[in-house]
Amino acid sequence: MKSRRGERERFVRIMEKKVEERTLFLIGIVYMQLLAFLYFYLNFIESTEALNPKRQKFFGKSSEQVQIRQNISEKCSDCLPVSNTKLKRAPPIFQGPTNDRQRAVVKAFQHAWAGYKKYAWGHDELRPVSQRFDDPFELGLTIVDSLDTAIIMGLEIETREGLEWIRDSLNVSPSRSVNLFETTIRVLGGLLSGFHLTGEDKNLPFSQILLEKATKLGDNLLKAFEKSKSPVPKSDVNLQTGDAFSPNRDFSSLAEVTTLQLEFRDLSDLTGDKKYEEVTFNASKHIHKAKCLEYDAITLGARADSYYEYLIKQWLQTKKSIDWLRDDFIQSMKAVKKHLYRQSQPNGLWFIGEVTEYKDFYPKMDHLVCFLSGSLVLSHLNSLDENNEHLEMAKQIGDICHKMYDNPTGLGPEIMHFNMENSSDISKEDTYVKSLDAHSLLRPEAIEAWFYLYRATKDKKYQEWGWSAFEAIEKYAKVESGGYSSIDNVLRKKIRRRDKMESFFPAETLKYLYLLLSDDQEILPLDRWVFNTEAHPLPIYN
Ligand code: DMJ
Repeated sequence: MKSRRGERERFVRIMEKKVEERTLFLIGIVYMQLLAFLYFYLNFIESTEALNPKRQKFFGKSSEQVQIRQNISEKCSDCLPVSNTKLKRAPPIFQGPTNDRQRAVVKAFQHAWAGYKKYAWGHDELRPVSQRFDDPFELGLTIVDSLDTAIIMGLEIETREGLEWIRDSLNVSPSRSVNLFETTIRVLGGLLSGFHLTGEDKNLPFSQILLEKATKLGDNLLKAFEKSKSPVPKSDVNLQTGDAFSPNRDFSSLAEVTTLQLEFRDLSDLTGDKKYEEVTFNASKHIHKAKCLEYDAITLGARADSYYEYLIKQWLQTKKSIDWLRDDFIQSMKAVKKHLYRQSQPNGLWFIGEVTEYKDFYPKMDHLVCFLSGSLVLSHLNSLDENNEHLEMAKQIGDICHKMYDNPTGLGPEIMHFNMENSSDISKEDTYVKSLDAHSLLRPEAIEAWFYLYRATKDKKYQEWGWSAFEAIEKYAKVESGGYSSIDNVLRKKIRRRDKMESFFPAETLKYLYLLLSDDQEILPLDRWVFNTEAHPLPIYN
């Protein structure tokens, strides 16, 4: 009896164990199937999102993801032999927009890009009204100039489209004479910042192509120096033949020859070839040593502006190691304050005017001059601003640039004039815009000023001003079929379009708007990045 019961119990135990094993086996199979399903589902979602723009979410992917993707999905067939480059710094991560205003700016960028893609792809600039294009450079200007804005906004599809065009179609040696300064700040600057923001690794195919094309373009542009008898380059150069000349009475303007150094120094740093930095910096040194004996006019507007900007920005880029750049900046700002910084009548609005070749003060301020706020803020943030004078001046410039937008359309005109006549009549206007100066190219400088001021002060009014300017752009400059257009007269609500979307509109104006409206003011921090004059971020040396 006893052994029989024992046998039965053993039999039951064996059966139980078998059932247990089978159950575990079945659970295992179901689990594996679930995993396989999840894997294929996620891959499917990802590939359809990448192919279908409508499915792309506003919350873009980080540049790190872009970098990972290019790494796995591209074959580097003709890679340069590269040394084992170590990343100098971790590439920044861009999360995409985090609030509705930023999302609206991203949408505007996509509208600009879509119009350009439809009617002008591969050409320099879109003419949105006639749905045609302009080609003054033959360098796909809008793509290269706007690439880093797409990256910063987290737009993976536009980023990829831009990178693929640069890889497959950008010829940096067209038989074309181009302006050295414009090509450097927009195209060389765009390629370099693209390199930095897509991973900064010469072993990654896209990064490598960006650097390769930047280097070839740098070589072509340097011919403008070779053809000059002095350290000051010719203003124009043929990118294929190397012929260089200065069409305007053999003059190169101050801004043209001193707004190349951030870009060429960065190129030297990346390639290890010092020539780019040395040749261009010789021009800066030459200006530094020269005595200003004769002058046409003194202005911080067109043809001079970014000379001042690059004094402080070069000083920052080189980790504050070249004292004379800092000293020249401080001295220039003292002179600006003494000779150009004035108050209008009757309300005492501060502005930056000009001095004519006859040494008269001329109460006129270009929209371009609004950039100066940014340079003064940088001076303040880097302890060059005793008594907060620079910050105060930066704020006054920010205010007067806001006043420029106080008109029926809410867009900024090209130039504003000021009343200087003493009068007790307080109903008299301090400012006026001449009809010839009333057009708007949708320039960035006022928004750039508010971006820097917001970073320095955290005063929300700057975000509000930027947002109002954006709303005006949407209302008056947006072309339904795609793109945005410069407009003829900001003083009239009944606008006439100029049929031109400047490359700096998506590249610079929308970038500064996006950054100004960001909840996260730590993106591209100003102690680690310096924005070139076309808003392309380049790293400050480690
Ligand atoms: C841009 O190309 C740059 O900002 C340059 O420094 C000045 N002009 C345009 C924008 O206004």
